[in-house]
Amino acid sequence: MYFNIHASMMCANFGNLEKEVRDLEEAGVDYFHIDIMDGRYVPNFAMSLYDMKFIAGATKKPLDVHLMLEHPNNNIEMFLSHLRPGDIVYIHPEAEYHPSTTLQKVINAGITPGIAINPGTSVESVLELLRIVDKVLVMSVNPGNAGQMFLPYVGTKISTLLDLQKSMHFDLIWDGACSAEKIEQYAPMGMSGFVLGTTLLFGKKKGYAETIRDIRNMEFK
Ligand code: S6P
Ligand code: MG
Repeated sequence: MYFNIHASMMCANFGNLEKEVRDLEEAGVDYFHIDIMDGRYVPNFAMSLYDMKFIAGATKKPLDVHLMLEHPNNNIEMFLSHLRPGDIVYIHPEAEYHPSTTLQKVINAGITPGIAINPGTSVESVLELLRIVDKVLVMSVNPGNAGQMFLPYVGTKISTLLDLQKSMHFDLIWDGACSAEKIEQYAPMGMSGFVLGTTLLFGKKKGYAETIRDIRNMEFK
């Protein structure tokens, strides 16, 4: 069973970002997850356009770019112009008046379209968008910070999305407080990727290579 490992780069060591990218690449991550924040849609500033541009230039691996921006339609071209086919851009539907217009811009640029679903956002409210996107980032923490606790009520929604995935052709990616237990439970159910941050990958005694080897060697029931 293969699932993608996304490294959450806001958790990386910015003292030597180039080395972090290289080490993570050698360790076998599949995507570099870039959390872009504007201090308005979420109460934080994590990464920004130039951080994303640097990482895009430092690796041939794909990026998945999580835009936590108010009205991304206003400046999404700035991000899209540095991305390549195979990269993913997720927007938050509630941050936009016309999310399908913004997603169309992503599609027209040849980039893979996605939405991010907050813990407090229902599947029903974004159902039509699920027909447009290829990727759905399901948030199991509120957006804005790394190192938060898993919100258990999200489990019901994840089950609904896993069911819908069978008839609607999108991939589901987990974002927030992802532990080895969550991978063990949800990978066999059809979750296609997991964003790893401080819970499992960064700031640990184990190096990236060892952590990812252990994940790849997990036994699934
Ligand atoms: C949160 C962001 C996430 C975090 C990730 C960190 O706004 O979208 O991608 O970076 O959750 O992982 P952890 O294990 O520290 O929660
Ligand atoms: Mg994220």
